[in-house]
Amino acid sequence: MCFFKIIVNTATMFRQSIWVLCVLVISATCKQELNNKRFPQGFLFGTATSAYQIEGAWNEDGKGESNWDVFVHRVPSVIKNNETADVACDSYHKYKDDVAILKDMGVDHYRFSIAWTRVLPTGFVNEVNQAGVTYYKNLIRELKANNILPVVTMFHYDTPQTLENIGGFTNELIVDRFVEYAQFLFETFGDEVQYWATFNEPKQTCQGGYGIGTKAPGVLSPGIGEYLCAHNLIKAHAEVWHLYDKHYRHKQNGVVGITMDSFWAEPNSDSQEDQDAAERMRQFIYGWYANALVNGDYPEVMRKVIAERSAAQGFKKSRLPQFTEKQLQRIKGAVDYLGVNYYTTYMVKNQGDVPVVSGWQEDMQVETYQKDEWQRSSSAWLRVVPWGIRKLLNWLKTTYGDIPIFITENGVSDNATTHDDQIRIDYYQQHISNVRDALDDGVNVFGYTAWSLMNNFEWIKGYTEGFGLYHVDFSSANKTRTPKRSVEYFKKVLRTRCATDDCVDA
Ligand code: PNW
Repeated sequence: MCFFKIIVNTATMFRQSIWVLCVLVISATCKQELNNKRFPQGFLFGTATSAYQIEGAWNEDGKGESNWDVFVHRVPSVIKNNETADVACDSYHKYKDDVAILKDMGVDHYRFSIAWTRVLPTGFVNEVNQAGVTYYKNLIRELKANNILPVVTMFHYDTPQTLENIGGFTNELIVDRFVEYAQFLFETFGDEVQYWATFNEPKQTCQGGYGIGTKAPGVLSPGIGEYLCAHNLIKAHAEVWHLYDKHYRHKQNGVVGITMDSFWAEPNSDSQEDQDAAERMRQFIYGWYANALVNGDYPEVMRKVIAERSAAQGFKKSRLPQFTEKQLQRIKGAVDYLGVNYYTTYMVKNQGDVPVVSGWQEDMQVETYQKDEWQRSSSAWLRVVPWGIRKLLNWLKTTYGDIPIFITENGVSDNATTHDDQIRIDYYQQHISNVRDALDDGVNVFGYTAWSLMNNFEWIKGYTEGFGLYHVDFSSANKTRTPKRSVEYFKKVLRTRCATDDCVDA
């Protein structure tokens, strides 16, 4: 469709040589026809943020220290330009402004996270910070008064430092502490919240935090710490789900899910080795958590590969911990929906030479790259590959059955200074279109969440990459939010319930 329009227009306007060039350029970026069907009634469109990235007020009103507070203060140079999120978007003081722009956009839901140490400063339930509770009560009340559903993440990377001091997620003690925290959240906010996610991107927490050390607490323990972290985190999630299922679901009528990071892994060739490598990567990234919770254990390929490599490396037992029979029964099926954060796609080759290092990354035994023709963003790891989200959604259906899927993040970065974000308009349009295609394919996806409402603290990249629909002037005392051009596009989607200008009823 797109291709033909270009041929006709350009043929009448340009000389032959320019014509050929145009077709080449446009056809590279304009491969797919957009889906103009409306989304079904009840499909949720919203935006997301997380506590540490936007709230600021890191030590105000009784908040306790988190591992991120300590991580950025201890060695400032770990963050680009030595930045911190001490103030960030100052949403602790400006939550009404945030809700006002959400309302203006017309979102169905807003996904935010609760900072554990703002409500329980020591991490334990022995001490409750009333000011923190009031903050989230106010935020939730303000959202509901404006007809916006709160979607609440319990944990978006910010572990109480008291618990981090004794190993954080590598110490099994955290399982019960997390369950107590969750129970406190259900008791305190559960009547007003129907969508819960226990964890955001556990791979980032575990592999980033305790494997390669690029996220707080910055521990380097590849192949050991990262697997131990995941083990405890999965148990914590499952126990929270059971707690809700048994004691809260009947009166609070909500759902408890978990959100995983997910690349689409596209095989580099038709060879069996590359096909297997791509599937192995999907299992190592998404299946690490999803297979455990849906089917009751780590993916078979992970268990096999890590056991073999551990043995070859001289370990007595696999570096991948084993669940007990009892634990296997507790984790199987302990999830109401699967959250998906999709940003980009990688091409995957089998890795021939087995590396000596025994980390998660090396255990996966893949080589990855992104194609030159895929449009770049301001994040080195993120190129624009809209068809990847459709393939991923279809893979989730094939792999995990009809369990409901919630797209809890999808987005692209700019340089954090611009308001002219054509890249984001195109990105959202093409991804939303592909999500609509996935619905046509029969995938059980019930919501789409744009990351992010506004530019914010992008972890070790500080304020140099902006994922927001809104620009934030971090140099202004007021942290002024102004809409980028993409806001108009997103508003239109929210109004018309489809990706294009010519929506049709399905
Ligand atoms: C997610 N990667 O993290 C997080 O949930 C957000 O807090 C974050 O701001 C957003 O995506 C944008 O980065 C990711 O390197 C961080 O592949 C890094 C990667 C993926 C997701």
